Amino acid sequence: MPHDSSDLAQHLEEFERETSAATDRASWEQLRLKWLGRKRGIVRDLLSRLGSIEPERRKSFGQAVNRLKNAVETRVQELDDELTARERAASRQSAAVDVSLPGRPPAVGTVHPVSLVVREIVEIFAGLGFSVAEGPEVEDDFHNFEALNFPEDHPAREEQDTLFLEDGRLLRTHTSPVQIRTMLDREPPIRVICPGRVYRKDNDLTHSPMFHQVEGLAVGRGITFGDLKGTLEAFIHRLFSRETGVRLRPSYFPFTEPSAEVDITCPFCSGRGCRVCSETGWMEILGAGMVNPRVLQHCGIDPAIYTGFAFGLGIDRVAMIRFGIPNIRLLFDSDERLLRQVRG
Ligand code: FA5
Repeated sequence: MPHDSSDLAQHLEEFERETSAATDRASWEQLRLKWLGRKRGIVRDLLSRLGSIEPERRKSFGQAVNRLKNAVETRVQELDDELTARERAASRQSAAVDVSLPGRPPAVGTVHPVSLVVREIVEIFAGLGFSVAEGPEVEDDFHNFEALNFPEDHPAREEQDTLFLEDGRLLRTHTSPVQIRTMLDREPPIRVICPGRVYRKDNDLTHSPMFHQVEGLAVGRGITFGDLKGTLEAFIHRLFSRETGVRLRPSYFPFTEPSAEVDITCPFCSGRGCRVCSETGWMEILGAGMVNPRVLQHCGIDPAIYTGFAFGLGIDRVAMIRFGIPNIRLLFDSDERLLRQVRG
């Protein structure tokens, strides 16, 4: 290792030659370590030799080493700044926005078809003086069956139809328990509709284990079957069209007497008969009837003074008819393509 100031000039030349090779981070780091490294760096090495130099030369040698040190430090710092500037420019380039590209439209959410139909039904009935009532989805036997006059051995009470919880409660199988809760809670006159989720052990093209119903209930003095028929016709004509035919067929529900099933002319073939309506020209959309006097009694309402009607409509089926959806499961698959097609 040279001990002379003139040799230090050679060091400086060597250093300057090497700086031209420091074009990237790795070679710059190599250069820095070789010249300024704390352990084996050349500058550190020269400084450590100061003590072994004859006293008369020590001063000038020390000054020369300091000049070399300052020159090396300054240049290493400059190179660092240059590299940093180049790295920043490169990263700006790669993240650059091409302002000539067309923008991506933001995804706009839509209302689910079932919610669309619920909104519409609520609005139609609000116009007829009905308000919305709600009840729990986890119910007990009393509200879901007993108060609704289901006999002890009714098949709906069996495990094969109803989803029971371990504590003996159950997932409501229809929205009719909300009738019971409303009548226990309020004095007539009552006019409510009750939309909500219901659950059954059912699963095929038109049946789902979770589906939606809207219950309707009107209780007051002098309410007749004619009121039920008129209300349902007004509702169906608003929901579908004035041309939609409405037909009531005798039926049976433990909680209504007399009971009816309500069909509408098939909206797909206007009643001519097609595959969707099994060539009958009609489609069943709801169950209805006059509230059974025993149910009124269970709720502390005197059937000698009051009468009432009730109905229960499958909302998912209406949504399927309304939007031409062939499989009920499509409603619950969360496939955005369905939602994009169905806009209210
Ligand atoms: C009932 O649930 C009665 N609570 C309706 C009622 C209320 C009658 C008040 C009288 C007075 P039903 O089991 O028929 O009735 O069901 C009513 C509607 O729910 C059916 O017409 C159908 O549209 C729909 N529905 C029934 N099961 C399913 C299912 N698994 N998936 C989808 N919709 C269903």
